[in-house]
Parts: sequence; C-alpha cells; structure tokens
Amino acid sequence: MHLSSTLAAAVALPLASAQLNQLAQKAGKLYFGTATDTGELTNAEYVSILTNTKEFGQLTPANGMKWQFIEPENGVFNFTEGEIVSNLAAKDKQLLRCHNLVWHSQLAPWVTATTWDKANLTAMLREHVYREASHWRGQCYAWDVVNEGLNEDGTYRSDVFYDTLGDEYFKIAFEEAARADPGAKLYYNDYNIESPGPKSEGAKRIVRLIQDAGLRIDGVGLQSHFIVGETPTIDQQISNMRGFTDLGVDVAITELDIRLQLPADAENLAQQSVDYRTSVGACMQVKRCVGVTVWDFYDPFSWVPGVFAGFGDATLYFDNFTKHPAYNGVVEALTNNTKCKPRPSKMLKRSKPLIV
Ligand code: 9MR
Repeated sequence: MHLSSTLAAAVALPLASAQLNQLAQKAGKLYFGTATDTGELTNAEYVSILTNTKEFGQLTPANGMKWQFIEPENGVFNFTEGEIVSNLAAKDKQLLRCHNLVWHSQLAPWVTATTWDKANLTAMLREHVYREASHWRGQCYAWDVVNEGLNEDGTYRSDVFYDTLGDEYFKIAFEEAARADPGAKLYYNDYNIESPGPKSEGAKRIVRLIQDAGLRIDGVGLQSHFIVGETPTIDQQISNMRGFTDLGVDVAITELDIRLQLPADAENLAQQSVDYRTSVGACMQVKRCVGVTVWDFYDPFSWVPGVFAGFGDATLYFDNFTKHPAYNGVVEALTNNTKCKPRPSKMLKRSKPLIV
C-alpha cells in the first residue's frame, strides 16, 4: 500500500472501527451492553456481534430470568432458560445485568391464581427472591430486584404483591436479594422515569423507602423505551439522573431503544441518531450513570413491532446487519462527552455567607 493511503486509512480508522463498549470504557463507563434472548442465538452473524466484547461488554437476558421460567410451579425452580445467557456472558467475560426478581408481568400463572394472605405471600416471596438471587450469586453485576412497580402518576401499581403486602413487598424483595447476593448491585427498574415528573418522584420514594428501612438499594434503572422525535431533552435526562444520584444511588440506562414510525427514511433515521446521542450523552454527563444497555441491537429481534403497530427499526442494526445512522450518534456521544461537566456548587446557592 502506498504510504499516503496507509496514513489515510490510519486516520479514518478510529471512527470506522469504533466499537461501543470499548469507547464507553475509555470514557470511564463500566460498560455498553445489550439485551439478548435465547431464541436469537442460532443466528451466527448476530452472535458474532453479540459476543464481540469491544462492541458489548454487558448482557441482559430479555426473558430467561423472569418468574414464569424460574418458578413455573410453586416451589419448583428451573434456571435453565436464564443460564443460557448467563453462561454466554461468563464465557466472554461480559458483565451480566440480571433481570428480574419481582414483576407483575410474565409471572407464573399460579402466582395470580392463588389467594394469598400477608403471611404466606411474604414467605413465598422471600423464598422466590432468595432462591433465584442466590442461584446466580457472584455472577450478576446488578439485579433488577423490582421491575415496574409504579403507575404513571407515581402511585404504586396494583398487583398481587402490592394488593396483599402494600409497599412492604419492596422491602422484602430488596432484603432477600441483599442476603442472597451481597456482591450484586440492587436496582429498582422502570420506564417513563427518564425525565422529571410524578413517576420519577415515585421511583425516588421507593429509593427512600428502602434506605429508610436500613436496607440496601444501589441503583435506579432507566429503561428508556423512547419514540423518535419525542425523547426527553438532554437537560431533562441529566437533571432527572441527578435527582436519583443525589439520593446516593447509581443510575443506568437499562433498556434503550428508540422506535420510529415505519417506513424508515433519511429524516426519521437522522432524528433517531440525534435521539440516541441525546440519551447516551446524558449518561456520559453524569458520573454515577454507570453504563448503557440497549434492548437488543438488531431490528428483527426487537420487541417493538410486535407491540406497537406501525413502529419499528428501533435498534442500532438493520435486518441486513448494516448499522443505523444512530450507531454513529452513539459513537459521537461516547467520544464527545468524555468529561463530566462540573455541577453548580451547592455553596453558590447559600443565601447567607459562610462564617469561618
Ligand atoms: O423483550 C421482552 C419481550 O421479549 C417480552 O415479550 C416482553 C413481555 O412483556 O418483555 C420484554 O422485555 C420487557 C422488560 O422485561 C421490561 N421492560 C419492558 C421490556 C419490553 O417490553
């Protein structure tokens, strides 16, 4: 190769070969990761990207650790489905976000079919959380201990756990998870808590509930299932994250995807790129935002088209494995915001001068 073309290639290399986990770690984050699911692992091209630790340093099983798989009958535990992704992560030394211990959805039918009282539901819940979390002891970087326990107005969601135990069920779940796996970071995880508002306030109330009970909560997971053109602004996302970190917990973007109204065109893909850059950029600006997880990275494996008619193309890779423009939006966020902007000092807000 001629020297000048070698040089040109070398100059072009950083962006062309930029890979997300590598860039995230270089910028001081713990990981850039993705959700994945067992049925997807027969696609060789998909798996080669999934297991490339320069691209993804963290995996979340999208389904395999949910109650319906783990305890399909009362007292009968089966970890096989969850182990497929946890073993894959271990093989390639990827961090594992474990998802989830308590959720109103994807429960085993017997849980909702049983009539519970406080005593027997407490015992059953303790057993479920302890057995599941201790099974993966030492393997989970983080556990989503309770998932989606809030209504949109910030009040607690009515479900089998809340209706019988009230907010006590959060404490039970966090207490057992901490006992079962002292090394795992324990998270509350939800959607629509990515900008300030009543639901985000509800999530803060949960953090304080656990802390005031003398129990451990380490983080809040911001799912971040967004719509192109409707993503909260970077300032909203940053101030929201700081609302949580001010309580002494970490935050993470745990399920990022940004769906567009099909068909994709130059305009909505360009906006999607801006929107991905905004969310990842917010995490970059907040020191205790530990990392970003996308809710799968390949359009055919996204949950979006099955749930939102007319919407899709929410991830970073198209059907043919070419990258969305949004991939570069993420790269820009990971490379341009490597330093955390200093926060305005609390001292400046003092009304009276400090007497020394
Ligand atoms: O990606 C998951 C999909 O395969 C399941 O069908 C769906 C069932 O509710 O759950 C999806 O994952 C959800 C996650 O567990 C919690 N937050 C919302 C996610 C998307 O629905």
